[in-house]
Amino acid sequence: MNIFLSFTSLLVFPLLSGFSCQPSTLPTVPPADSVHLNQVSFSVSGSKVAVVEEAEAGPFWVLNQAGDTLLTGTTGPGQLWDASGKWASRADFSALNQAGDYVLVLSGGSRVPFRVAEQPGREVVKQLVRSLYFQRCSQPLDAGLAGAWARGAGHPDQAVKVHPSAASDPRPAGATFAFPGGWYDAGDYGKYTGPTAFVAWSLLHLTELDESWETLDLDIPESGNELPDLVDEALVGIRYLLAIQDPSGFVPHKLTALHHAELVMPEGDQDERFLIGKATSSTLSFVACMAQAGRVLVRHEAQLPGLVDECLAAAERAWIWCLAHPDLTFANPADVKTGEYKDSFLEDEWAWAAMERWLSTGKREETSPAQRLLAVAQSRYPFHGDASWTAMLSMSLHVNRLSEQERLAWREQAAWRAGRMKEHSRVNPYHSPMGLNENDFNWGSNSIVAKMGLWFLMTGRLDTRRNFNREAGEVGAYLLGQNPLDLCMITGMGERSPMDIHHRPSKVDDVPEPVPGFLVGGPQNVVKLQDCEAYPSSLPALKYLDAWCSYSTNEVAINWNANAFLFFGWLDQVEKSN
Ligand code: 9MR
Ligand code: 9MR
Repeated sequence: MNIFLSFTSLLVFPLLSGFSCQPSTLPTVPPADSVHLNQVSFSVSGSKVAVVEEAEAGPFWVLNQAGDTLLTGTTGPGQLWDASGKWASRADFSALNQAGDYVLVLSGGSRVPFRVAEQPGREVVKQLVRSLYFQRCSQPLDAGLAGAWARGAGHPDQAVKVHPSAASDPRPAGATFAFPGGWYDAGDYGKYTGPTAFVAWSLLHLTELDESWETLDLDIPESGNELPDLVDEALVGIRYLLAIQDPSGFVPHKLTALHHAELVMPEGDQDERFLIGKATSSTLSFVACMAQAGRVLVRHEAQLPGLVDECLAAAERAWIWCLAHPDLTFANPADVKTGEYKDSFLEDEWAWAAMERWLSTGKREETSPAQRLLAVAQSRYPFHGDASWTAMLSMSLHVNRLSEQERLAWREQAAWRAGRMKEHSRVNPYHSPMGLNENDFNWGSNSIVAKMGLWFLMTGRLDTRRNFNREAGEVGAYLLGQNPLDLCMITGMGERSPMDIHHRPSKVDDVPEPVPGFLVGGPQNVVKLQDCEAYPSSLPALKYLDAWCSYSTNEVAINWNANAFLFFGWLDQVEKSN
């Protein structure tokens, strides 16, 4: 965090009492420290840390609003993080365990306000989920709910043309169909099947994690009806996906124009849109999503007559299609230039689909889903894709379904990786597990951070003897400001958050602030792209630009948001039970 209050009076630090009332009239201004900490709110039970860059080790004080010193400490020895190229030390004030507003005072002269609250995660989850409302396709956003970001309905999608790559007998190339609804993927206006399935799954996962999420009020048009808001939002994706499934079983890979839209509002984009592509990966994601919906929505069957059976039947049709087309990978046809979501490793999607199908229906192939998933986890680094660890999250809510042997093997696997992440995180002052794999600072690195946090938390569920909650807490703090960019990575939250995101409506509308609640992609130096002309740094944790041109670091995407709300949802769960 940049120092927004730097008080010269702190030169008289030893005379602590009463200094907060002194006017800052002393002539010498000490160099301000560069302090990075959670800009939103620490939780009462969680860890509380500020990272101070390139400062001498020294004392720190935590004061309440009245200026009383509640806690003192010393910043630890400096550590270098090679990802940011800077030395920094940590001020740890986790002992503070009362909700309230406080000020951290450093010996270098900085005063940094911060907040501690009972369950701050719920508001973070709410904002992250609510961004989906702003991404709804074919639906106007009313001022009452969308505020300054109200807009007309974009893309009615009443006459979507079948591209030859998605053609089937019942849906021949060139024929048109109505496929309204669903969510825009990101800063573009495409609707992509894999991310949509993952997002709908994530929303329902929170309600499966704990019923208390069913009372989360999202301020969406459906709020107040008989269903939980999270379910209402999930249905936006689920109904759209059910509609686009081909009668033969596959689910088209995406619905987009042939090129990314110009810089226009959704309602201003007149490009013709197509149903594009057949692929095993997206169809398997659909299987997982629908199978899970067929389990989780049982609780709401009275309000949703027939839907559970419809989801399970759709999942089974898609599964059978996948068995007959086990490795059909997608590549953009020559005339299509929109996002590819190319995936050539499919075993994680297979494991996810098999897991959800088994948990919901008891049906399985010869190899048990838990073993299948274990094989993926043992052979692959899990954080650069979206499929295998989602299966683990579901599995971890149903450990009693595993055999004793599977349970033990999973415990070991989860704890082994969490242990490595923890060890790695200790060598940098941010206690970030990022960089464990050299490609962690990849496109969407912030979502990789969130997945790592989820792994920490999930390990505690699979192996109740262990607990990585502190490590997970620091991962949360990283996303909210405890990072070398000094940025809360979610739009509209914290003291300093991205303003010029790669998101067409945010860029084109007249509102200076971007649409709120989006996790930006984050720093990355893996994907080589010439989007902006120059970046301020090429170091992995710093190669980021808060500028429209930077779609490789400053775009937003619904699946990244889902990673984040899953993580903050799980974190809130452990923090509230502490
Ligand atoms: O806006 C597009 C974004 O959603 C994609 O993630 C990105 C990479 O596929 O592409 C963006 O569109 C750019 C296009 O690829 C090249 N011309 C400039 C476009 C952005 O203004
Ligand atoms: O998240 C995707 C990233 O892994 C790819 O490297 C990148 C380029 O193909 O595309 C990203 O996904 C974008 C998608 O293609 C189009 N909508 C925006 C997505 C987020 O940038």
